[in-house]
Amino acid sequence: VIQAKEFVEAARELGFSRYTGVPCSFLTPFINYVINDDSLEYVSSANEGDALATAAGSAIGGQPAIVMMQNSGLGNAVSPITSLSYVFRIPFLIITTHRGQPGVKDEPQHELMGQITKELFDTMKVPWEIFPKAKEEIGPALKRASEYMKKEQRPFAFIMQKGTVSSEELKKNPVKDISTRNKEYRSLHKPDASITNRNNALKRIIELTPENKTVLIATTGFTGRELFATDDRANQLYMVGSMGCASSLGLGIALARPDLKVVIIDGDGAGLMRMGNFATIGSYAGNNLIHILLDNEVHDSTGSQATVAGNIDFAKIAEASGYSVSLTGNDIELIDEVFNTKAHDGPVFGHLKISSGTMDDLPRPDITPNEVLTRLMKHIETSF
Ligand SMILES: Cc1ncc(C[n+]2csc(CCOP(=O)(O)OP(=O)(O)O)c2C)c(N)n1
Repeated sequence: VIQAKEFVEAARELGFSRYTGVPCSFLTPFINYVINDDSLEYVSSANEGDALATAAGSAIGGQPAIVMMQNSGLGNAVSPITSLSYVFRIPFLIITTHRGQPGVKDEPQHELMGQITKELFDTMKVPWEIFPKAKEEIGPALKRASEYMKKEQRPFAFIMQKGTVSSEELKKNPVKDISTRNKEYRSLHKPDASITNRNNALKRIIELTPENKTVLIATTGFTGRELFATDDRANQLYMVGSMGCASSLGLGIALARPDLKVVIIDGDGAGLMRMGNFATIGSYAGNNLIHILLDNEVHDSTGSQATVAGNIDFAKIAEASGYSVSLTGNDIELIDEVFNTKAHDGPVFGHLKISSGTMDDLPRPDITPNEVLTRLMKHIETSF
């Protein structure tokens, strides 16, 4: 048995001060220790996949991060592990518990995942070790993990067995109280607006995002491809996979780099897929995060199948999730309004109705995801 402090302080020596995840009762002492310590940051994520993407964003912003989760949540994490951290090569440390460990009595819902946890990591090409059980194992284990992450720029996992960490009392709440925040919701819908398209919206966003002060994260599908085709700048990242994770990745970058404005360009399908992250952004993001959702009411990139977006007021959801300013509109001027919002202490949301359809002969980026990331990190002067 180890003390949480022994691991956390050894990890701090290696630069880890940011944590995110979804709890497991095996992890309680560990999470409590992190939450209690004011010099460590803990983001309570809605979903393990979002937690991974936020940790990836933090690493991109120059702050290595640790994701803590129950192995039940590994299913939620498969998409960002296979199509974000693997493809772009983004390192972070995963600590997952081993519920349902074969031979150890546990609840029925953990049985199968307990049997396949190690194989699942193997299948996803994430190397793993058993979480250290004695103080003297911590340093060498962290050194191996850290060396792998530096060399391969991919995640490494520790699998924590029952009773590994001795108990730790929770002394404070990890979540910032935003109940007194001034929240503004505004509808700019016009009865006679001529609906714009994705490309015009992206062109205006490009004009309003100076390369040296902003980072743009474009969601999966046509949005990233159109942004690339319109102007392929060093401050942009195209999420080729991990649909829905643009907002959680952007949150991680925005938290690690408060000096930069992080602009997330989401889609209605992607926003719906990971709407839990609206709540995480509302509670944790500062005023350097702008979340724009281009809503064509369809999964345009896969053949224009309808989403339920026509029935949804995304800006009301953002407002109710705690964003400082939440705007909705059907005219391109909404983009300017989003960038011109007055002083506010939290994130800004802009929901713009657009038409479906894309540019003729839409190219795919001819630069690899890893090249895009390397260029972005050089541009914002960070490294893993
Ligand atoms: C997890 C996951 N599910 C499905 C897909 C396939 N896919 C790629 S883009 C896309 C549609 C995205 O829709 P939306 O966010 O509304 O953006 P639009 O295509 O309309 O620009 C889908 C379903 C995927 N890449 N990842």
